[in-house]
Amino acid sequence: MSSGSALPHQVESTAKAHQEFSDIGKMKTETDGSFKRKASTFRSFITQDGEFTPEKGRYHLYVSYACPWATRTLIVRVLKGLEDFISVSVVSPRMGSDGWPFANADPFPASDTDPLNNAEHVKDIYFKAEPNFQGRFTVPVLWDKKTHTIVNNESSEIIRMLNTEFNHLLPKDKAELDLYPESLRKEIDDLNDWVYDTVNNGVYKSGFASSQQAYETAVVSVFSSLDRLEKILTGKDYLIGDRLTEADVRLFVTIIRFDPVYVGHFKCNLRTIRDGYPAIHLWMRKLYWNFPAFKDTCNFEHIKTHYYWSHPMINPHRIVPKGPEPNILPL
Ligand SMILES: N[C@@H](CCC(=O)N[C@@H](CS)C(=O)NCC(=O)O)C(=O)O
Repeated sequence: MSSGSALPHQVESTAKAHQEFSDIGKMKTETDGSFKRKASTFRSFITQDGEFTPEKGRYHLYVSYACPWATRTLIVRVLKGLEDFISVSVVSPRMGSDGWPFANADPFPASDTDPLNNAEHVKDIYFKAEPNFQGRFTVPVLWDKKTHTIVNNESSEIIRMLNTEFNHLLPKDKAELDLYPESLRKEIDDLNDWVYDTVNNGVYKSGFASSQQAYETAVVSVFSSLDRLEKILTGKDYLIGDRLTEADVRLFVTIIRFDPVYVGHFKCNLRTIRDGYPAIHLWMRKLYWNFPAFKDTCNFEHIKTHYYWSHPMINPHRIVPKGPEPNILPL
């Protein structure tokens, strides 16, 4: 990160803040100032004929309400009616020098302790599963209570497992809800590809860029994709076909954070969703207000506190802005 035009006291406070930031070494930008996200590392699947079989009560999700990737898994867990099948622990949103803390290390409202491993931080769980683990200590984590290990820490794969692998144990209506239907897969995959690169991860590329050029490239591509999504969603309730799919879930978690966080903290400020994108705005509010799976898994306090508190290289004084008011408008 360049200290460019910073005054001496700013450099010092930024340097100190860096030491407190959990993974700044692993989060650092490329030589051109661009941000590249590292791949997830635990990639097993729950399957009926494999090591990790679908069973009621066998698995646990470690998540943060702040994290868009983790929230994908929370939304699909509720949509599929898996609340009694898969338990959940929510970490504190204040990700500090040891990474994500549980409530015993940082008792932030609506965060939990870890009932399985009594961990203080998410990193303890990674070391329990793999004592030599060298990657990032990310959420979500799908944990197997039977073999005491991490099954998978990649949200896009976890939501696919939740969509299909428990269906034989679920009531008919929940089993029949298919967020990745065969006939729409190509369309969903194609949309996911560019939405991931330029929107879900695009906002991070904008926010974590450490050169003007890298920032401008990223932010322009965020907004060209929003323009494209606005056209797709005009007159429609869902992105693909006439039904809710995982594409909606994956986009929603970024759009709901956009005005409260990404406009300010990640400098994605060419337009806001509420003032610049009427179709995306309506789509987002319909999902939020009409589906408990979207509304009940959304905690704006955790979302705003996490970003503004946990990236002191961007926001050294950790001040959390009060607006926008409200975080989401009514329908
Ligand atoms: N590819 C992962 C990304 C997960 C991820 O990056 N999570 C962030 C929170 S939003 C995290 O836990 N970061 C902690 C760190 O990097 O130390 C997924 O989609 O599951």
